[in-house]
Amino acid sequence: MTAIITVASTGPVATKADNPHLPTSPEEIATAVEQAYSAGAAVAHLHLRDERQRPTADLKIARTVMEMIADRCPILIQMSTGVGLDVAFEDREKLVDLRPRMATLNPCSMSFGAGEFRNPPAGVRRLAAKMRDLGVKAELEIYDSGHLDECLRLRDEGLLPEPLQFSIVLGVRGGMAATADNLVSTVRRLPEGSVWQVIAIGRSNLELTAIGLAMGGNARAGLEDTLYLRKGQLADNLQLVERTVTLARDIDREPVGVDGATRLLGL
Ligand code: KMH
Ligand code: ZN
Repeated sequence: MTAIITVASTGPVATKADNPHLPTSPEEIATAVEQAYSAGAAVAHLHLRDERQRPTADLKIARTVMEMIADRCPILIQMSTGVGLDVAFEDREKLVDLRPRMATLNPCSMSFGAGEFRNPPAGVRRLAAKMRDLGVKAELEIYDSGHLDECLRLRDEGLLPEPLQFSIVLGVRGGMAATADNLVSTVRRLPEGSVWQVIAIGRSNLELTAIGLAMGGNARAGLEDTLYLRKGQLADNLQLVERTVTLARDIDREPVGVDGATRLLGL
């Protein structure tokens, strides 16, 4: 059996003060993505930063990063429409106009650490319809059990082409805790034929990524989800991707290339 490995190099939260290996400039992000591709990643989940490292939905920066990556490797781009907690939903949704192959769709508003993650029902429907019309595949981010129900409503409203593609996010304060029980109970409820991966935030990243792979899910690796290789040892993106590729291979889940991922994701 195969596995799709996604690199999430940057995310919306950490800065270079937390981990000096965090790529934040277009050049740094493109380099991290190219290295991850060479190590076996087929998808790049992208967050952009401005010159002060703040999360941004600036279309010029996004276009630059997409073009720099495309010049270097054919990895599939999955643009984050989550962007960052301080960026307005109305700005975040414009990123799909750049027509990345995929983009995240966060179905519900929620507490997110000490902040708020705003995803209002009308905006989510407007964004889902735009993604459907532009042919940008939605990756559905499930932080809590009710988020799955909301995604099924969106599907029933005709807003989500199949196969549905889920990220089960574990360990965000305000969402499900990072436990195997939460993962198993969520996977059991996914519709037949869904594609899914675990996004395990923080210190349970390795165990839950391993459990997800062992259960037949895909995997995500990178500094968006954990800053450490192990306790006290800061990671870089390449180390995290290489570790995930090794983990997958050790349990006979050969990472697929871009063509394989395109097929499995129904792109
Ligand atoms: N870092 C994730 C838990 C998205 O990319 O759409 C939240 C996030 C969502 O960044
Ligand atoms: Zn993200």
